[in-house]
Amino acid sequence: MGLFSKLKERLTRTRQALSDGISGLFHGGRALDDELLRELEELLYTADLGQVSSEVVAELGRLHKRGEITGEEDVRSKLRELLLERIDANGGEIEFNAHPTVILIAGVNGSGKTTSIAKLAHRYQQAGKKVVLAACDTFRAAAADQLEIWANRAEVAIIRKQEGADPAAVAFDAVTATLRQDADVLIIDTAGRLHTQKNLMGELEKIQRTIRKQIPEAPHHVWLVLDSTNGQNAITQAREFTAAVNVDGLILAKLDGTARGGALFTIQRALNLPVRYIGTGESMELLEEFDREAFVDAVIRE
Ligand SMILES: Nc1nc2c(ncn2[C@@H]2O[C@H](COP(=O)(O)OP(=O)(O)O)[C@@H](O)[C@H]2O)c(=O)[nH]1
Ligand SMILES: [Mg+2]
Repeated sequence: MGLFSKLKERLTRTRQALSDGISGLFHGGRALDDELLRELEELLYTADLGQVSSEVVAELGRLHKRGEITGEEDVRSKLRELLLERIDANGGEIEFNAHPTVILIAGVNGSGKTTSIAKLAHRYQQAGKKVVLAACDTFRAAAADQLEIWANRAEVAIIRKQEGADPAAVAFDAVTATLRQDADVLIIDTAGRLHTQKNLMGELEKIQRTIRKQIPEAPHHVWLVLDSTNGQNAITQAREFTAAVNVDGLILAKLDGTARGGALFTIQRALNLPVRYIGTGESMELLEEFDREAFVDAVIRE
């Protein structure tokens, strides 16, 4: 199966809402007119494209009035172009310029952090990199166990301590181990909830300070994992994190489980951050390097 069809399949629900939705609008050879454009805007809103919906439909309306677009095929290809323009071009895979590269993963509970870390570990390990994981979510009893199961499956090392241990101390030991083992990548899992939000942000800052005692330029990346099915809520939560730590990329998890995958547009734009990877399922292989053309094609190409 080609890359395009695989992604198409993983994003079926959003694809049905958008691509099949567009086919539906033009069903029976219906002509492009203002009413059809109004329905298209509604369809885009329903798929969570928010403000982007009105913007692109207004542009399609202008082009239609000038006679530059007429039928379904024109609408699809112009829509594709307009949507692509609205996605940050700096997303996708990173370059591993630092050795080791330290990646801090943040996000609220249940957003998909630990699963995404397992997927990243698998991905990098498969690419021939030596990976170490740090279980800094010491707040919940099961958190380190869950990460350890994934680490074993992905065949990568893990540094953990007992429940309630100081997360910064775990991070410190993980950096030491990474340097001693001459590993390529250290990925740090963190808690998504503490007694208060203020504690949580303070803890993230403390983890960062601790890492820097051994590697001054670390963490090289801070990625926020967001649950794509949360739409506007994900944006609100993300803002609290971006205020506390220097986030440089997003991982949008659970894009397979929603018909509202258009949230990707609104989220990356509202936060002004590129999407690095998307999560398209629960297993270790289901993480895709974000490619904006592949994404737009998967959801709107016929
Ligand atoms: N369908 C789907 N489920 C996911 C994805 N990523 C994570 N999950 C599920 O979301 C739930 C919470 O994930 P977890 O990694 O424990 O979140 P954390 O609390 O942020 O560490 C689990 O049931 C995961 O299997 C994804 O890309 N697709
Ligand atoms: Mg977790």
